[in-house]
Amino acid sequence: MKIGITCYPTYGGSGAVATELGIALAARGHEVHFISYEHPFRLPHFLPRVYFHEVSIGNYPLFEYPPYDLALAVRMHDVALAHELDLLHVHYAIPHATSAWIAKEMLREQGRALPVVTTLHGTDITIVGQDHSYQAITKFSIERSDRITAVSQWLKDETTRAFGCSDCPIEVIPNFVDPTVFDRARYGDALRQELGGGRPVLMHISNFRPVKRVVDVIRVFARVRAQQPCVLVMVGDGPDRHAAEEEARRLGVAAEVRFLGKIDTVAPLFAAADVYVFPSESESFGLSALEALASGVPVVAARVGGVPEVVRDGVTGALLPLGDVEGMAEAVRGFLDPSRWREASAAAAADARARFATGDVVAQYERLYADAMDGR
Ligand code: GMT
Repeated sequence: MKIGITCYPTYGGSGAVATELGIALAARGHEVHFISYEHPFRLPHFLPRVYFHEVSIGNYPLFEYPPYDLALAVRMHDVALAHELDLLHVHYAIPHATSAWIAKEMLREQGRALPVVTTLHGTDITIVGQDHSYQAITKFSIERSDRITAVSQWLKDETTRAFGCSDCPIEVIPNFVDPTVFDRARYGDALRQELGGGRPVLMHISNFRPVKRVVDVIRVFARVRAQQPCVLVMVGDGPDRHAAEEEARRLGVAAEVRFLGKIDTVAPLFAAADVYVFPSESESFGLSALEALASGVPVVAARVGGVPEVVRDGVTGALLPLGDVEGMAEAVRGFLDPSRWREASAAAAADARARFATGDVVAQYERLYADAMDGR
């Protein structure tokens, strides 16, 4: 198949999933065309059968807000024609599903069909999509997609509730992880030693947006640190980094907290961690939690959104009420017991492979594409 993929190219789960999906599809023999304003951050520069088409936004002094959605629709239309795309798969509804619908309508006028698959990732439904400025167009664009997928059952239910969609059957296709990349056995102990100097390593990776509650990560760490030596590694950057750094200073643990900033290749870091701390106030799925599990790292998280579909409470991690930093600290301490850790680490890696391996999930997308192309 010849598949167009549009996503946000910068840091974020939806862009990571879309890019990994494109790479996996190309490895299975499909031709993949990424269409976005920047080179996706997880895309190596050259891969067979993978192409990148940059959307350039024509500017004019009149435009206080240059219309990216329209430039994207035109690029989708042009790429679909030039490369005879069979299908367009857009990740994150706003504005991608709307641009895809415009491109599809333009092509229809020219006697060409272009099935559109939209994957909902989370904040496109839970936050942005419910903002009054976007709600009607989000509902419209989702309903006009040929196929709609959501990354968790929770997100599917939330979409139906929020939009009252009667005419939008949603299929749940979960996010996935490459078990050969997120594999603890592949990386030695050197990085863990470097980061922790022999002490247990707690880790958090995100875009440090308010929804991630990075200050809670610091509070959990400070409570664990009060009982036993350990370090915390914070990976990523974003609006709440300063607040997290301040909290570490205020709680007297700044010397044991390392902020590494944004890092593209995170698999070796996960493999150097002992426990992953994930206290987000909302997550439709929690891709980084899955990557931690696959790397044999138990996850201590807030019981929100689709996280319980990923982390098995008491088996591969622990789920606590939102904001319960004391409970999360106690759960982290529990996993730092060596025999408990070994058991949970093995269960985490096995469960991630059994339920979320790339090959199985990509095959679900291939079936969905075939159905969409057949008009089924
Ligand atoms: O979390 C974010 O703000 C980024 C967002 C995105 O679209 O990149 O993440 C969402 O999609 C990820 C991939 O499907 C999910 O793993 C995240 O749980 C989801 N984030 C939220 O629901 C807050």
